[in-house]
Amino acid sequence: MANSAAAAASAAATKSIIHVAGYSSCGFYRRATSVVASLSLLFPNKLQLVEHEFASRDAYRDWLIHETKFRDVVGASSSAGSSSKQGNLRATSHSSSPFCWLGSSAECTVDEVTEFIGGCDDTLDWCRKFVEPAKSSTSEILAQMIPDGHSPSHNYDYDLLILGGGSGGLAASKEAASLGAKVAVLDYVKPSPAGSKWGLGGTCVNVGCIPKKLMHNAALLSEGHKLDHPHYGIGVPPELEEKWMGISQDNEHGHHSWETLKSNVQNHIRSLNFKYRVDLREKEVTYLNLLGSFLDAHTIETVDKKGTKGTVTFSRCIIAVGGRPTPITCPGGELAISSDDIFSLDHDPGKVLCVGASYISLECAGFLHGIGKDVTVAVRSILLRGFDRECADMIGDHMKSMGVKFREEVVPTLLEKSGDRIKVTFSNGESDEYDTVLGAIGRTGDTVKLGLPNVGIVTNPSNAKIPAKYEQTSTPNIYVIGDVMEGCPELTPVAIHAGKMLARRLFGGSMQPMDYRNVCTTVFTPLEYGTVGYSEDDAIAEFGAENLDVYHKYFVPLEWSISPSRSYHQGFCKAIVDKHTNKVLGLHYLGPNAGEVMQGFGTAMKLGCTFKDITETVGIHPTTAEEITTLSITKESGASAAAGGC
Ligand code: FAD
Ligand code: NA7
Repeated sequence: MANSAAAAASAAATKSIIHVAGYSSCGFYRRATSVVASLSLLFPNKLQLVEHEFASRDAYRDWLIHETKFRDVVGASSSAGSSSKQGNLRATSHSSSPFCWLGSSAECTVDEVTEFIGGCDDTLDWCRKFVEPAKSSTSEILAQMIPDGHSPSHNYDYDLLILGGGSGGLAASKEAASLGAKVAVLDYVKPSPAGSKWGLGGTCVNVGCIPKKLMHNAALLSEGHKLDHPHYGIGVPPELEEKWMGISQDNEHGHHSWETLKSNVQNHIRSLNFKYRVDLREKEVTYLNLLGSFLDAHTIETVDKKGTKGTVTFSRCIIAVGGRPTPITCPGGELAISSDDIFSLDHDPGKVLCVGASYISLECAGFLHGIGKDVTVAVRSILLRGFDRECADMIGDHMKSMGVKFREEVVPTLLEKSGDRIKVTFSNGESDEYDTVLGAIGRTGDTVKLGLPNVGIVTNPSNAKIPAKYEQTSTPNIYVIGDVMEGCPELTPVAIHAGKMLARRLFGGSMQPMDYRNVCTTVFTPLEYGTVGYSEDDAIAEFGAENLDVYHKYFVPLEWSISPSRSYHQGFCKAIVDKHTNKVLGLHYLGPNAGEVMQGFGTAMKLGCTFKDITETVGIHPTTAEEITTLSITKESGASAAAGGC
């Protein structure tokens, strides 16, 4: 009854009218009607029971046998839209009590029949589906892709060629190879305008998540040294012990060696580059360190580092070339570096201006300030566009309290050399000098020289990204995953997941699409921010404030509570809940270890959890994640959101 189950799953959205026919002394009939009746009592706007009760078994059988026309229609309608003929046969041969079907009205006429459900067990199954929380996964939706002409007996060099050996490309290549495909990965790093280059693995491992998280950790350690260690008695000379007791006094940052941090981070990255190469070899994926561009829909032109050209042919191709930082275009913009350069910078960055106010800019500003640099952020409009506004503003306030400077509502209009420094003039006419200007004003798809016109693929002119449906581009044998795909969240696990699932669809017979909804993520600013689902602002825009309960709480993480230097620091959490269904629409957490806290809640959200599920989960004490399970104050109540003790 897959068809019926799908109908039940979607029934919550519209009102379902369920007809149950049977005879009054039949236990199965009574069971089916009582379950449906209870549900219709609970969900009067979504479910209606229509009983067709017969006084005796004979009267029921008589109706069942003689209403053949009716049963034919029930059978025919139940197979509509389904490839299975089973429903059809079952409906017309059904002889037991009860006999249940869906109708478009309470009338028992042939015109009103929409679908045959079955007998008692089928009806109970239907009811179970009906009350299941709406699936946030797309597992029941099939990815209907356009046939791409692939045949195992093709004469191309490879079954699958992947352009780009980053998070998505590597994952897809290994998955496809494990399914028996002959796969090659082309990966070539074009140096950044400032000349930075790196090895296999793409943005995440070389110039993204990995070095960023390590440098963020350096900042946390430094911050702990400055704000917490003295109050934990660490590093306090015996003669100063009395002075430190309970006194709010910041320790110094202590000396920080950029060279040591940078070298150790880069060594770690090189070890990962090596591991990726070994991994490809072990999985029998051919790695080609070549730059590729399309000649036609089955041929890539390759260029090696010496400029030697060649060609590779393929049956299918996945574009996984990612993106690159959008350059600052004002005069002198070439003096700025980007995230492609900062993690391998061969000198101490000194006094830094971070241009842009989103994810990457604020994370970089955070870790640079944390290791002791003088850091300013140039904000064009708001912090962290697209994230929850209340949380974004708290991150800004926290950074300001730590000493990061913000220049609000400005963009740089001129960068010029001033001795060893860069003089920056801002749109409000003010200027200042910096040792380093770091541009983080967004990322652009790396597609300009990909030869896409040769294969009829048109990119979005505003970001050079490639539109696709189920990762299939407008040219059916060419697919796209990861950062370069239009609308894809720019996150490593998203690229990896999409790559694996696409490979399974191309070579493993799967039809399961990638689910891009409810992806949890963390912004590694000094006050870390973990989030999944709707921001409060987006939820209000979509559902209306009157349909939401917003639970919130401020708390002091235990680990900060004996550091008077942190008296102005707070954690925060918030759940946005559908008032009617109790379903959690969004979760937000500001505090230590935000990524670790949010990961498990991401699974709960994927399963369509309710707020009751979360508050009925016994917390782990004493942790900060526990604060989410004890949320109880709504904004609407006006009660204080400050956490009490345990
Ligand atoms: P990429 O990893 O960018 O790989 C593309 C590869 O293709 C590159 O190696 C490139 O050199 C190669 N290539 C390009 N053109 C060609 C060509 N013509 N021929 C051959 N090879 C080519 N995500 C998170 O989940 N968590 C984080 O904490 C996080 N932090 C980040 C911090 C920073 C500073 C940045 C910049 C990104 C961060 N991201 C983070 C995002 C994450 O790095 C990306 O989402 C992810 O790397 C995208 O993977 P991808 O496979 O789409 O592309
Ligand atoms: P985002 O999220 O695209 O943000 C870009 C930021 O740069 C944002 O604050 C913009 O301000 C600002 N911006 C954009 N253009 C300019 C110009 N011309 N001048 C000054 N400021 C500008 O990019 P990120 O680099 O932070 O992150 C990209 C992804 O990489 C991110 O999703 C992570 O997953 C990894 P605005 O709000 O538009 O006024």
